[in-house]
Amino acid sequence: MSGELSPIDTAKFVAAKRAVEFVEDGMRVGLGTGSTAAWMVRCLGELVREAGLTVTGVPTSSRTADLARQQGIKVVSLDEAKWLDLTIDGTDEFDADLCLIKGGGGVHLLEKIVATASDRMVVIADPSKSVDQLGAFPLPIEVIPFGWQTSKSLVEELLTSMDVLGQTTTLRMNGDRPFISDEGNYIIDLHLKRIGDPRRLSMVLNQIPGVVENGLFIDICDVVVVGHGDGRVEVS
Ligand code: ABF
Repeated sequence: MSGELSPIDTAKFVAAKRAVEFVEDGMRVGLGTGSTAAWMVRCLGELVREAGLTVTGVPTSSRTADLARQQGIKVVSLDEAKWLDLTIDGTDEFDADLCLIKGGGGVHLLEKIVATASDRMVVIADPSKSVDQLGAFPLPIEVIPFGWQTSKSLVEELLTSMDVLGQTTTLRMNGDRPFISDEGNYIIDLHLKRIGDPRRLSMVLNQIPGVVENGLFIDICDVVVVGHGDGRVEVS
């Protein structure tokens, strides 16, 4: 499956291949979204087709659902599965405490629901996702379209009251229209540079009524598998 891959695809592929070793026969598995998670779905599909592993997948996006079905993985909704043994997903950033920023692909809401409903979350990444302090990657916040400008102003006021200075907030666009999430919501990206207290920020952001969910994953991820371009894999 790996063929002739670029170093970055090799890194994603070897991380994905190592991560599917956490999957055992009969497990219900949350399937993440993104290019790294897509490698994982392909590796899992190979195990299902060639090693006869029985797995039930709960996808975090319509893209992942389509890919999982193509790979021969049985797909059900989270309500059908009710609880999951494991979720494997990508990330935009992770730090030494295994806190994450996710949502660059616009699906952090479903990803957080699925990961939280899992006994274990394994994150797969290439080394570029490792950071000393979260925040260089814009933090996505999913907001309901109703009153989104008011929600955006409330987020800005909140950041100012927390002494987060120099921040900008932007509505994510898809061409000349707002980007719409799988759940029909808008995404506001917070450009913060660095996040001093991710735990507190995550909590207070979610108290704003129009905010559905932010992209900080705190105390959710259990294991990070980092793949390297030369084929090495580190598990932490
Ligand atoms: C999902 O895909 C997202 O939460 C994250 O934003 C993104 C990472 O994508 P990629 O693996 O393509 O870098 O996991």
